[in-house]
Amino acid sequence: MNYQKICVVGLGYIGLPTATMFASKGADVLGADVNPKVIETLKRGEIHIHEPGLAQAFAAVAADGKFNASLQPSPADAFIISVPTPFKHGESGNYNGISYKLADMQAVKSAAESIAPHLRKGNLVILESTSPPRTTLDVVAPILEKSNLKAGVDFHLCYSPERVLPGQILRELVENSRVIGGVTPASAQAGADLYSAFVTGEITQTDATTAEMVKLMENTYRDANIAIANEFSRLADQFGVDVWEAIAIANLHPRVKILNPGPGVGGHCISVDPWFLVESAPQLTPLIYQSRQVNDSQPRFLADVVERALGSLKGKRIAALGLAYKPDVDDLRESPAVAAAQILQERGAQVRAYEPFKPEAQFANLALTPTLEAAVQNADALLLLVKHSQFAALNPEEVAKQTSARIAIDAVQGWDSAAWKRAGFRFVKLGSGKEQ
Ligand code: SAJ
Repeated sequence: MNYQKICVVGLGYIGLPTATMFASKGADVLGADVNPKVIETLKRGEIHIHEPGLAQAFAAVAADGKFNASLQPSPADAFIISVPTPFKHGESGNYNGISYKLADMQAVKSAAESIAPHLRKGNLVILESTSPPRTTLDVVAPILEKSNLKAGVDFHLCYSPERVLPGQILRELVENSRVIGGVTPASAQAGADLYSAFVTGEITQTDATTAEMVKLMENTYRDANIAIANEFSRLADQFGVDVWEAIAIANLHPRVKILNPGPGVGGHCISVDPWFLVESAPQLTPLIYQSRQVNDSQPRFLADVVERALGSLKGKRIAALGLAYKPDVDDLRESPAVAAAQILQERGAQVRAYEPFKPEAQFANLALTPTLEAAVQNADALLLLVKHSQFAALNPEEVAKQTSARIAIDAVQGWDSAAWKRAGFRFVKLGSGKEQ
């Protein structure tokens, strides 16, 4: 490995697996994070996030002494910035009457500030955080250059986005193709040399701004495609069609691949990243903006479906199954399941939500139960919001014995309608105007 000492700044869902991967290949890794609790946990050889396989992989490198955690970066051969780029709260942009969200780049700026004093000639710095176009050139480079070293001349600087899927991070970090955008071709080459320590997928070199665009285009493309699936679910509901059946048939066409409708789009990537393009050029992005609007309003559409199925929501006890942003992860950020449950509660229902991956989570205006049994026991309706494996595997006959509910509402095509009906439930599906 060309870079023996690697400092990873930001130890979340991306930074920690990346740091673990480099350490497993023999690098001496210093992980830096501003959260003292995270540092304490890692120093004990434990981790603070749920990702399959990561706890074991991390424990192994920690035991080998290949990973050290600290609140501050220290001198290294290569630095990786993998800090969050959330929205700014309480502040939005405006263009011709449309209001759009703004990226909060403070963590990226602080990370670059914390690296600058340690920067030496020949170092490599990589920004991994998803960022608006030109961030590497216009935001990160000037901060690092406070060291009196010049990006692309005295040190290498790259943008290389992570593209891994939560739940499969360890495998995808290795196997996915990777794009490395350098501020110079030599920087891109240096970045490619670094990641070739563990990446077996194709590594493509380009310039930094292209790499930033690539990342934003990928997630925006997926957001727009989910938006059209969600819009189809509304049309199917209107026309007495089962959208899932219609999509399955349409997808037999060799050039059609419609994605799945659902309660909306959540997580920290797809529901956030398109806004970085809207913010950068609101006059050029009406389609991207509308896709965000459709997906953000899908929890309300789901609430309408539930309300129609139950006649009225007033006082109805609804067991909401799953709050994570997608199946089999513990991440609740920007989750449309949470939004849908809160809307139902606001409209007068008594929602009892159960999230098996984070039963202790807390939300305003939403009661969580510690077990599935507690959620379903005295319910009037069961509402499947997330297709967690354990919910998909539920036996309706068994559930029928544990609940007073006789209506099952499926927002994610997770249950077999025939089996639930056999067990005595009325069955309602999001995106289906057809009686099940
Ligand atoms: N969703 C649907 N219908 C679908 C697929 C997804 O409603 O057919 C919903 C999910 O339930 C979830 C949201 O979309 O709420 C996003 O889930 P996801 O699995 O599509 O994506 P993420 O956010 O977990 O990960 C994405 C991935 N990007 C792409 O697939 C283009 C991943 O590769 C990126 O690394 C990640 O964003 C990221 O970090 O940017």
